[in-house]
Amino acid sequence: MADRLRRAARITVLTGAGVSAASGVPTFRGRDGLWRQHRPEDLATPEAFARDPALVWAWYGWRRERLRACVPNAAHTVLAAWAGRWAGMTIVTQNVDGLHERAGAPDVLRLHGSLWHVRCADACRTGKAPRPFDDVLAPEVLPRCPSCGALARPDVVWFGEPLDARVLDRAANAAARSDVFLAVGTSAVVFPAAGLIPLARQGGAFVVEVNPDGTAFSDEVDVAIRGGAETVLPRIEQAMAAAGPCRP
Ligand code: BJW
Ligand code: ZN
Repeated sequence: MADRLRRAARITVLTGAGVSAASGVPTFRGRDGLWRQHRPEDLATPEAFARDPALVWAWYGWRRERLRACVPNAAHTVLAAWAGRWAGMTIVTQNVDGLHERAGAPDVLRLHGSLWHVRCADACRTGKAPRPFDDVLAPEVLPRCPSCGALARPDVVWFGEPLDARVLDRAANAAARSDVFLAVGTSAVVFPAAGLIPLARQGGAFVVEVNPDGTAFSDEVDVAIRGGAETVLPRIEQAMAAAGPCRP
């Protein structure tokens, strides 16, 4: 694995909630994924927000509070170091927690948005998405758009909503052109993100999964490394360092 990476010109890493598990961020489909008896699938939808925006904001407020106490773990640190070292490395994340960026990773492709940004739930009736505005100061008061007064919503992608086409295009291009593609800490059940794995494979990439458990794509990867990202990635880094200088 370390040797494959050292020889690769283009590396793409797709990350999911498991990469932040060791930082104390709950995964979506793990045992601690429930919040007040609600499944993420029932809250992360435009319908849930339309029905009960206070409930959905309470969930995001709770997640933000938890996240404030979390720091990047060794997996984020190694990925940020690789991204700084290799111009041909792309980090594509499904995570909205911002921990890759806090570890220093440049130019992260965020497929599902950011927990730290909010935007107008009404797109200011112009059809144009306004720039994300500031953090919510008082979570018990529903945040409103400063431009038009409509409710504000988290700047994330909910089920049934399209991903940012430019971000998805860049991620798909990177996946299709990769020499090595790593899927780290994702159950690979949510599309179109999970579709990057077969896309990379079809493009000829050597595909590696890093996860303590099997996933929807385990049978289709070249190597499945069973373990936590926070231990597996530093081990790969050590093996690469032991093998000498990398391809520039
Ligand atoms: C560790 C670990 C450790 C633990 N180390 N690992 C094709 C087929 C079927 C369905 C669809 C399809 N195309 C589209 C769909 C519908 C839908 C979908 O995929 N549904 C499936 C669930 C069936 N997709 C969508 O709706 C998407 N939109 C779309 O397709 O739009 C089309 C459209 C076009 C034009 C107009 C309109 C529409 C949008 C999907 C948005 C997903 N959003 C969420 C919420 C984001 C905001 C928020 O955070 O609140 O994104 S859902 C949630 O799941 C979140 C995650 O990013 C995403 C993926 O989860 P992830 O990261 O994989 O987490 P887990 O918990 O599932 O897995 C954690 C893993 O970590 C596990 O495997 C553990 O074992 C592992 N682990 N400890 C390493 N230490
Ligand atoms: Zn507005």
